[in-house]
Amino acid sequence: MTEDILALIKENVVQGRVTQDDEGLEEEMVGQPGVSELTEKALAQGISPDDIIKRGLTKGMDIVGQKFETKEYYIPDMLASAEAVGVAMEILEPHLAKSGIKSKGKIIMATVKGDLHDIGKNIVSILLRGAGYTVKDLGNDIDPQAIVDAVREESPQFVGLSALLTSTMIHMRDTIQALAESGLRDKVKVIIGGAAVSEEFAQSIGADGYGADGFEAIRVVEALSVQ
Ligand code: B12
Repeated sequence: MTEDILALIKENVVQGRVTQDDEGLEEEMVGQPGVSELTEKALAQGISPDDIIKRGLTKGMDIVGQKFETKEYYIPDMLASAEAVGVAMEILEPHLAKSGIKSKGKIIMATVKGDLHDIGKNIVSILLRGAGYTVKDLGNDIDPQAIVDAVREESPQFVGLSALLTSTMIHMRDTIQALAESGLRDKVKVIIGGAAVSEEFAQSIGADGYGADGFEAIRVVEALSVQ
């Protein structure tokens, strides 16, 4: 039962179907539940938001990525899938965020300069909020100086940087350098993530941590908090 609904969520992400009114790739799908209805249904059945994200939504986006690589999908297809994941995350957010708990710390999140990919960053932000952190999300395509300014204004304990393009990951290093030049590097721990980067890259640019997904992001932040 759980597997069935998660498989349907994955499939509908691949089809880019937000609601039951959407056609998807096969017209006969109109009338069948889309990602939003399936996400509501999964929650009603007691499936955890973690499972919906990991085994439904993210698995679907993995397939979309493969289809883009093999040129079966183009940008509008990716956007439709991205929208479906975004709508599902809006439905899941209240179930992830714990209310009335004292903040464990403040994190500034940003996708780096030149990079418009924000789905992963948004998921990480929501999960960190759910884990009890205050997250200030600066958005995507964020210049190193804007991140420095935000650190100065907000005094966070962490900065989380996301990059999905090999051409933009270098701006993570630039951001760390800009923080150092502004005398703020010692005040924050910088963690990075996104499909373009790795643990090795994190070490090479002097970041404090790397997370492969949102759940690892929480673990890394918790580990750095006790240091
Ligand atoms: C959706 C998508 C798009 C959408 C983005 C919509 C949006 N609002 O984000 C659109 C259509 C706009 C797009 C555009 C482009 N894209 Co694109 N896109 C993708 C795709 C299919 C999925 C990305 C995604 O959302 N994944 C799902 C999320 C959940 O995963 P994630 O981002 O990796 O995040 C997770 C982890 O990485 C981690 N994480 C992420 N951030 C952070 C941060 C921290 C601090 C931590 C700890 C963890 C963490 O946790 C997240 C949750 O698990 C990928 C393929 C892929 N498989 O990655 C290509 C991909 C990233 N795109 C690619 C390309 C080439 C482009 C374009 C250049 C295409 C073009 N010719 O115009 C443009 C660039 C636009 C720009 N300037 O940024 C390439 C990049 C290749 C490369 N090596 O650089 C990819 C890999 C596709 C491919 N195989 O060719 N894209």
